[in-house]
Amino acid sequence: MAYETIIVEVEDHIALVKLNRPDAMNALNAQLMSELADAMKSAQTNDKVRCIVLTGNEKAFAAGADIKMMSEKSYTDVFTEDLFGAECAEVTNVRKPVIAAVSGYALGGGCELAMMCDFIICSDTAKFGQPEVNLGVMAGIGGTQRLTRAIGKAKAMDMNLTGRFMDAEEAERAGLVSRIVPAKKLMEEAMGAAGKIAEKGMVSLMAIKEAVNQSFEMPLDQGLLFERRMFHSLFATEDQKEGMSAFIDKRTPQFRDK
Ligand code: CO8
Repeated sequence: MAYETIIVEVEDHIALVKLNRPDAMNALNAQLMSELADAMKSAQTNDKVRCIVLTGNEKAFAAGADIKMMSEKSYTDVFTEDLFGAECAEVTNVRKPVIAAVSGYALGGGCELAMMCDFIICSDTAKFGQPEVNLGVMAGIGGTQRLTRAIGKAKAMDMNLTGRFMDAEEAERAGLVSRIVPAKKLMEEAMGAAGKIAEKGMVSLMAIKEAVNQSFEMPLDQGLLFERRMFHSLFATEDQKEGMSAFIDKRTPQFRDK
């Protein structure tokens, strides 16, 4: 599929996916979401890719769903087409690690898209928000659910009910982002983190991602059992033998994803 609204580059085992509608602050329209879903599916099946970095530009990761696209839609339209449902599922179904590198605005669907990734690294210029309330609607792809799990009820209610923006410092304090870096260093930091991840064994990486995500679905005792069984299962892999032997031999492990 030839892309027009995103740019994808694969290098050094990292797929860099850049949202590319700069004139519209990377607003998420049907074409962009469809291309993004395709890129995510391709990254999942491409053996050369071990980690994905999703980013925008300096001004905006994405300023939300495209308001111009949505403005004339009816209830029947959005319900029958299940607006963005399938595309978001492709993003969240990726089993390889996905990092969001956020600079500038991550608003509405943009904030929600960043939260679909495994973790967010942001620049000191980042601004997060769920301003859908200002448009007479509400968050629709995670802003009341993932945000609440990430930062708790008080701040999630505040963000969704007032529509105010949160800066990078507050986002880090609240636990929405894992790291803040100066804007100029954002891609270096995100690609560096992706490079570190890409060195690990894919079986461990996918098991970790699955186990952390299960923590949102399961009660603690079942989650802990799930984690323990996943841990046990990794002893069936060659990577476990290699990782532990390499530690004892004081050498760098050569993981083979087996
Ligand atoms: N949609 C469409 N166009 C946008 C959007 C958007 N979300 N955001 C910015 N743009 C466009 C502007 O219209 C403008 O275009 P033009 O030059 O043609 O007029 C261009 O981008 C630049 O924007 P501004 O001139 O407004 O730039 P400023 O620097 O003054 O302001 C802001 C930047 C603060 C980001 C401002 O543009 C803004 O508030 N944008 C809207 C933010 C917003 O409300 N986001 C939520 C959208 S709704 C949503 O995301 C719902 C998600 C769930 C959908 C799926 C449900 C199932």
